[in-house]
Amino acid sequence: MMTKKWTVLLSVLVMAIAMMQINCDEADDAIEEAVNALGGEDGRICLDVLLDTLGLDRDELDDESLADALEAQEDVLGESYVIDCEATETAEEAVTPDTTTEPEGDDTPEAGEGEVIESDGAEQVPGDIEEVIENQQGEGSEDIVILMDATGSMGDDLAEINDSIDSILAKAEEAEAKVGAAFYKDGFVDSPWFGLANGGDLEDASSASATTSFLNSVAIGGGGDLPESFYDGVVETANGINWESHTKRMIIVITDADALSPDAEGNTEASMKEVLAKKGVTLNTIIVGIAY
Ligand SMILES: [Ca+2]
Ligand SMILES: [Ca+2]
Repeated sequence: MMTKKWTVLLSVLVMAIAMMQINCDEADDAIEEAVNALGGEDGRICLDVLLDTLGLDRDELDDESLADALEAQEDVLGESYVIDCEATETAEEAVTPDTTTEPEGDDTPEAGEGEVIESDGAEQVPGDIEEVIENQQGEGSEDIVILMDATGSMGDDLAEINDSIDSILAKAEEAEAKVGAAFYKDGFVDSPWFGLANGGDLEDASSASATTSFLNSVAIGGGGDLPESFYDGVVETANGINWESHTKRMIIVITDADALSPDAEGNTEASMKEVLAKKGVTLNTIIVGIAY
């Protein structure tokens, strides 16, 4: 009797394991299909497609569980990269200026139309920053501030920026720019959630030691849930920088995440754009593929 009972139990167990295996294989197949269908030639796959396929809820994920999910799918994803397409959509809205708000003071330029660049991964980021600087270059001197998302998944991106900082600054020097830097995290969970280099004073791109050492000292981490304090971070930067240029002021945000809205300090897309228009700041955003 015992033997028979154990045999039955064992068969049930074997079947259960086999079914789990089938489910895993099905999930892998589905992801592979999604990668092939949506990744296309450039290998780009939207985060939501991956999460749907895995049965994961965006609202329940944090940095760690997302990192685990991506790591578990490493083989299936292959050379493809995962990007938060919602973040790109948010950024595309954000870089269109508010034209109904007047710049404060006669010396303040008008906020212009910024651009959004999607970056495959960390290695592309320095080149993409240089591309924004080149594309946005106007007449006369300009102010360029790098605003870094400093939450958990941005460590590899910041490392690449720091490795290539001389090249980025050389590009800024070509544009006769003054430079500055800041970081943001998630105002609901992180302390500090924001930091500004050099007390908000800009430096010549040719001798930007405070900016360089600030970016080297940013402590990556935190973030909690997926969206971060993009709107608060931009507002704090636009208000905190001692802008100098009368012709072109710009912020370049580097992030892989969507914006919290309303943000911890209550900012939304509209309130952020109003501050940008008053300060005459053009917003640009680089949305980088999610990797750790
Ligand atoms: Ca968050
Ligand atoms: Ca990253």
